[in-house]
Amino acid sequence: MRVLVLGADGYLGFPTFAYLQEKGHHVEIVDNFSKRQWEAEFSVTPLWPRNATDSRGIMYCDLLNSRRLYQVLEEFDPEVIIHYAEQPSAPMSMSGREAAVLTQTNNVIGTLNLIFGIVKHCPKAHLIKLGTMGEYGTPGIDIEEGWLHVTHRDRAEVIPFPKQPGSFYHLSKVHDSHNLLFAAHNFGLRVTDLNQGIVYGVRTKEVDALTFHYDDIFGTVLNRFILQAANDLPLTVYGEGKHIRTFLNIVDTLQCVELALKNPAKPGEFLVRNQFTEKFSIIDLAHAVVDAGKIVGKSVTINKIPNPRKEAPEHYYNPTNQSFLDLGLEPQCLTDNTIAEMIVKVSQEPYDVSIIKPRVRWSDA
Ligand code: USQ
Repeated sequence: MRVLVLGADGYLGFPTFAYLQEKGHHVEIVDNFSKRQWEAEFSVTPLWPRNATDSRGIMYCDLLNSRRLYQVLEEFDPEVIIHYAEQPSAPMSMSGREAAVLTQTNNVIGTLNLIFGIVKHCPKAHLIKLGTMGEYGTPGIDIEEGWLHVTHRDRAEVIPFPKQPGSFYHLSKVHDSHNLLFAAHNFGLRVTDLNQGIVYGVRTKEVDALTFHYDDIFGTVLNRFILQAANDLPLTVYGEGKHIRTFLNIVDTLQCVELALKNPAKPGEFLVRNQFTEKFSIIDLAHAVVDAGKIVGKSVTINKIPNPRKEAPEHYYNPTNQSFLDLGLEPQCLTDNTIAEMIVKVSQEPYDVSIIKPRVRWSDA
């Protein structure tokens, strides 16, 4: 199929390109390279900064520049569009007014421009949009896949699952979801919204060294813990770490995206799939890293620090990922050996200790 990957310069975009190309798809890749600029603004450099990416031709395209975007859509005429081209960091979005505005402008308006571009140039294309499990927050009821069956007084209805996210970044994805739901119904677009959990991993089959962030802005929690364990630094558990989140290996991200591609939304349908394989509390995750450290001779310690975010310290959490299991997802679950392998790979790389401590506090305006 002709697949267009938007945001191919990022942690997920490039391996998605490499994976789908290997599967025989005709994949075109674009990006506006803004993440490199944001990294510079926060003085952070990932490990293996785009070793693989720079040797491939990523076309320049900014979703805020609708003329350029529409030129790409018209020329390539994609059958599938995979949309990762968003500002992905909750801490960045909470670092002040400018960053919050940038995040929501970039993400919400970019996606809105894309919606109109699809209507005009490739209305049959299937849009696979990366959302986040964080859209749901941590409600006291089971988390369904996008929809909730409710009975109110004497009437029943299926409504979008209530969203209670915890940052301006996560909110941008909620706004996207609402716009996409409306666009699917109004214009007959085919949209799959992937509510993804926290991704970890250093490599995929096709890409040996991913752009691996361990900093306080773009680094996800397990990747941060792995870098810390590799370098004899205590694991930075926020609060008591009893809050629970969903996780998946990046190789399962690729598996899920391929399953979504093979099982598209119908015209006019807004299909929501929860994309994760496991859930852990942060403290259990930290203990798993401590245990894995022992395999490779590391004596890893845990440092509980005041949580810079506003998050429920303890809560009910029961999301489902049944839709991907039904499609045949075979989760690669987290094992001590997986963690140990990552620790070894990461421990060979130079790192910057000054970008580990969290700099952004949710309560600061
Ligand atoms: N945390 C720690 N210690 C750290 C870093 C984080 O305890 O050193 C905790 C935080 O309190 C938080 C949890 O780990 O509750 C997850 O933090 P994270 O930075 O790994 O993930 P998050 O900010 O939620 O965002 C990441 C990606 C984002 C994606 C999201 C999926 O950056 O793009 O949408 O994971 S989800 O969390 O399911 O919304």
